[in-house]
Amino acid sequence: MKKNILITGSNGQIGKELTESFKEKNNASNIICLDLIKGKQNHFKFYKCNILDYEKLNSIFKKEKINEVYHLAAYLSAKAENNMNLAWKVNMDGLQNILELSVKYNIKKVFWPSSIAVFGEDATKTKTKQNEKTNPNSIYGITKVLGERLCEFFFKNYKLDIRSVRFPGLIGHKSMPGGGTTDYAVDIFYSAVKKEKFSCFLKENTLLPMMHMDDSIRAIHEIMNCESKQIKIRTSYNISGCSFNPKNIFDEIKKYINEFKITYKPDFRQNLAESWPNSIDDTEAKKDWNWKSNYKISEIVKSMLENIK
Ligand code: NAD
Ligand code: AKB
Repeated sequence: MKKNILITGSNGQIGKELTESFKEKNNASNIICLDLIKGKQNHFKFYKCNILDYEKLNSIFKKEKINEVYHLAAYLSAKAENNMNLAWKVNMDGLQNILELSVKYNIKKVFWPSSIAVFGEDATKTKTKQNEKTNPNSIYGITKVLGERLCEFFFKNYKLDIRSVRFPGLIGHKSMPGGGTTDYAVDIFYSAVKKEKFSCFLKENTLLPMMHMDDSIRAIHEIMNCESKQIKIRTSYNISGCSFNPKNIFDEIKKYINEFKITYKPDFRQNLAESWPNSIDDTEAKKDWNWKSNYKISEIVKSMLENIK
């Protein structure tokens, strides 16, 4: 029987690619999209709905007989810093609405992404471990730490099968990022192909964990498709792709577009980036559900330039 899958935040950077990835899986499921803004995924049913509107969400769960949920609606780090109150509501109350309704309607599995932003200045920067201190500096990071705890609470107390990974900065060509600190690593490619000088809002040596979108979509499917007993961590798993700084990615792009130029004008996002890890240790994800990333920086750059052109 076909599953009825609800994807919230379906018009976002991950949402657009995740919905399409289900289509590529031979329409094995009914996809129901939900967002504030309708995307171009006309082949899927869409609900314009605020994640804070519990009654409307309730009616969607009921009407669509939802079996599985991918909850992506959120405010990312930079956007959250600029609108703290709304970010708090969307990231916390929105998640709580989804968790409560998932229990009420006996949802089989829920996916919710956390972030490397759970780590703060006092965490070890290199190969940051799964159980490193999580004292984030940003309001976004705080909502992610509390979100992880809330997920674990629902797992322990209501047996809700919720699964999560801590994504690093995501880079893909099919959708644009929605207000994060790692957005520069997507934006840079659009300037490069237009041969425009790129103004980078982070310093050239700001090393951050990153991941190709193909790897991240695969991570979502892999963690959701494994046996429940394999999932030993019910807060969120560290997962790692590769690490680079703006100068590294600029140098890699220059191998293809020699005339490309960059300037560095760090803004408030620099502080967020500096509070995050340089690289991530993902031993537990490898051990528990065989996680392995496929893309290094050279492959990310090649794939982005080929596809954007
Ligand atoms: P995005 O900003 O691109 O998309 C979020 C979507 O949520 C948008 O389409 C927006 O319209 C929608 N939304 C916002 N407020 C809403 C509301 N009140 N009701 C309904 N919809 C609402 O974000 P994304 O990059 O796709 O991220 C999805 C999730 O993954 C978030 O939880 C984010 O923290 C997490 N994540 C993303 C990255 C990344 O690099 N993209 C990294 C780590 C974690
Ligand atoms: C952001 O920069 O806010 C996101 C993230 C790492 O959570 N890309």
